[in-house]
Amino acid sequence: TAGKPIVVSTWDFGVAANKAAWEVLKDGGRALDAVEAGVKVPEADPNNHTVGYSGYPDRDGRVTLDACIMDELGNCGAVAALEHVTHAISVARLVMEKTPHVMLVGDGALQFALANGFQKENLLTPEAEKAWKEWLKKSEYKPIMNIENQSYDGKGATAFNPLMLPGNVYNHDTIGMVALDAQGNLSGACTTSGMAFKLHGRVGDSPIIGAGLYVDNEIGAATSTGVGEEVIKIVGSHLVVELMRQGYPPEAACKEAVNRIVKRSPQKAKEIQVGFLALNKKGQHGAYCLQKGFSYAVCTGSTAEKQTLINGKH
Ligand code: SD4
Repeated sequence: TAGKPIVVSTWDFGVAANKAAWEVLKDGGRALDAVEAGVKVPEADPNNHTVGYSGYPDRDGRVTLDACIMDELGNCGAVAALEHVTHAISVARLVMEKTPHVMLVGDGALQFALANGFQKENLLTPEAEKAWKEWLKKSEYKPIMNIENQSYDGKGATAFNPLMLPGNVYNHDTIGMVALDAQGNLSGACTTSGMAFKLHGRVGDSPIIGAGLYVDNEIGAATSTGVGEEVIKIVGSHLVVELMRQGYPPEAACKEAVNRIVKRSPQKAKEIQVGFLALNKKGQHGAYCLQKGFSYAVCTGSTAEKQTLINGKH
């Protein structure tokens, strides 16, 4: 409903991101500006190894970022496999606003960013480099279930597994954020360093409009986190929005999308995490995930300081 802004985002680090988004929303700002400002927080956070600066690199040791953004008019912009720029989301927004295109990738995305005033940076921090070198010893790219105990007690060699279930040692992942502003308009943003130690050139769901993010200002918005390959196969976020169009409440829409993944590959669904988060035009939100451990943060006027962290049902 117009007049009541709300912002929701994935994982516990969504709380800090929502706070920055709220600074825009509380003054009647545009949802698009809010989601960009919001996701820039984890992008710049050196302690977050799944988004932006200090993200874990690919298996060649290169940090490559994926991001996309979508506004209330259905405009969208994306970058994939972007190196050397912390704020991939801002580059994605510029692709949307300054080019006739939707997506730029790799070196082309970097050239575009540099031409628009972004500085070339080194995103690989010593800590992320160390994790990569540790991973290289075994070079395993496969999921490990139920590693909570190993990771929480600090003995986490398995912490370097790229497909490990979120909610375990990292308990944070790709940030997907969707917001409704005081004008009743929706926008969304999604940004990630992708799966740690992926093949060079691998692109997940996060920068793909319809997969990692979708916004339809008449209906609602959705975003996803987890193993992007499975999300791409069902065009997950678009599916969630279309289900809301059919009358599904946000959580039920997310659940149905998760069910599609299970139906398509029941065995794989037991080994990986995928979570969807949705917000409808009325400001109702909901999430659903394959495995326990996925949380999302909700920020409204009354909760800007003390936000709710909701465990996604599974
Ligand atoms: C990807 N969906 O690159 C992202 C990463 C992620 O939990 O969210 N991992 O596939």
